[in-house]
Amino acid sequence: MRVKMILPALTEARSPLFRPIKYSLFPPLGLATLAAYLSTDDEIMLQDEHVERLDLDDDPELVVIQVYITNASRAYRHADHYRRRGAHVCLGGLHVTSLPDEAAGHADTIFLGPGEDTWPEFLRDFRAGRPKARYVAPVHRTLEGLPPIRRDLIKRHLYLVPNSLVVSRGCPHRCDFCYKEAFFEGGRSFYVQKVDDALAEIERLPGKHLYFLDDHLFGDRRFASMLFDGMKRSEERRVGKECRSRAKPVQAGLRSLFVGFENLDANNLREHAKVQNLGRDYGAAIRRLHEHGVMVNGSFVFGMDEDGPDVFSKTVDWAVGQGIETATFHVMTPYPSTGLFHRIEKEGRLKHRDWDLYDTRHAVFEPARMSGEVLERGYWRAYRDFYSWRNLFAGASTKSSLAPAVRHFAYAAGWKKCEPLWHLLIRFHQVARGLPMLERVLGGGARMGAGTTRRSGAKGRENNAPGVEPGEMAVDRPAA
Ligand code: B12
Repeated sequence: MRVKMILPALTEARSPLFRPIKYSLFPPLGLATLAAYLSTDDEIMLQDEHVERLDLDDDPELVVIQVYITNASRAYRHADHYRRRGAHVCLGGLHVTSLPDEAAGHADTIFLGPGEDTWPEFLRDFRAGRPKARYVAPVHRTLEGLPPIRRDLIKRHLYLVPNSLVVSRGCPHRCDFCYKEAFFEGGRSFYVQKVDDALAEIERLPGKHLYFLDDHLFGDRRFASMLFDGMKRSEERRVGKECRSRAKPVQAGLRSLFVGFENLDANNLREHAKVQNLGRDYGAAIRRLHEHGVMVNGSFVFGMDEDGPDVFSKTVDWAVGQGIETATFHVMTPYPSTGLFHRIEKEGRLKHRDWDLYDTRHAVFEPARMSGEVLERGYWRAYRDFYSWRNLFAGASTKSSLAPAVRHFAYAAGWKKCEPLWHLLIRFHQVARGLPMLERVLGGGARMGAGTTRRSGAKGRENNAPGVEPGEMAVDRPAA
């Protein structure tokens, strides 16, 4: 069977003039996961429009497209194109699950929720000549028996972090702005792989740098603990010496963590049911991570109901003062089917449903305590201010000694001040050349020699930072 799998580019990633590095970081793991259920006899072409030009002039029998909110219009165009050519078109992913009827107009089959159970069922039906129009993820969900993800289909050289992986699905929390509730509706909304399977996947990855993309890697404490034990053992085998750090993720090589602080105002957090961040001492958590040599990528959302026009400078000053190495800012965005969307819509504050603009850079709703224009301008200003030379120096100088200060400066400046260089590397398909530099910077604070895994959702006290809600994790490990 000829199968075409497509991740269409997000609208905001399409500018021909400038390609932010953010869109060349991670390969399409969802599609590579689904590809693993196909037969080795099938002819599969997997294309990611973020990093390559799509070949739309072929004649596959089966087309699989992953739909996010801001690539939905492109996804539907590609779907219509292939349906006209006689292919059977399947659409799935977050946006399809949140608005199935919209997607159904462009597909032969749509999938709601995670695909590990429904996709193999569809393949059986399709091969038997009786595919259904809609598959809904069943109540009982599992990652057990998951076939190894088809990494051979991923063009590794086109990504800065080809070694990204996901060993769980979902998250144990219920924040009202998150897709999770709708995506996992009716069944388990947080579950993990078997530890041995996750460790086997890690062993299969070449190179030094791992990047966990799980929403909440530390959500199952037992799983996380066993995973880090396994990683630590393999680290120590390779390095040939024992790691003395008391923090398990650090023993396993943790070097950088994405933390969803979201907002500094407790009323905002309460309003959005982000209760797990309430009453936490963010400063203490950050200090503890820094003491262990772990860099922090803080994520902040602007435009919640308690936010006034001073929220931007307050947040930036706080983040710089805490020595947070990198920050991501977002304009609050009510994604369809979330609790937040229903509330904003009921209050008559939704401005439009142009999904292309639901990219967390545009105010698609009327904020409570400022205008949409002020919110958008403040968002861009926050980026400019946080990454100004002055603040890069100020942030780095919060560090207690020279080595972490230099690492802070190199890492933050490397992401934001080198954007034109990243753009050139992306343009000439040389982005992988940036990896050794990234690994060197991440390894700079290493206590175990080398190695980097990034991206886990972390929460907890004993081994991790106390009480923050991180979402990504980079870990260093020595080259095999
Ligand atoms: C990597 C990533 C990105 C990449 C996306 C490209 C890529 N390479 O995948 C980049 C960096 C571009 C990105 C950008 C953004 N992201 Co993002 N991202 C992720 C992340 C961390 C991992 C995705 C992944 O690999 N998951 C693992 C695989 C196995 O799962 P999956 O991709 O969902 O695929 C499964 C199902 O969806 C389903 N499926 C998917 N497609 C299909 C198709 C068919 C036919 C079938 C049967 C099944 C199916 O089956 C797969 C297996 O279960 C997720 C968090 C997460 N852990 O999922 C957030 C996540 C998707 N991102 C999120 C956000 C908020 C953003 C941003 C808005 C952030 C920002 N302010 O810029 C932007 C823009 C997104 C947008 N405009 O819609 C949110 C929601 C995104 C959304 N809008 O839909 C998520 C869920 C994180 C979160 N919990 O908040 N992101």
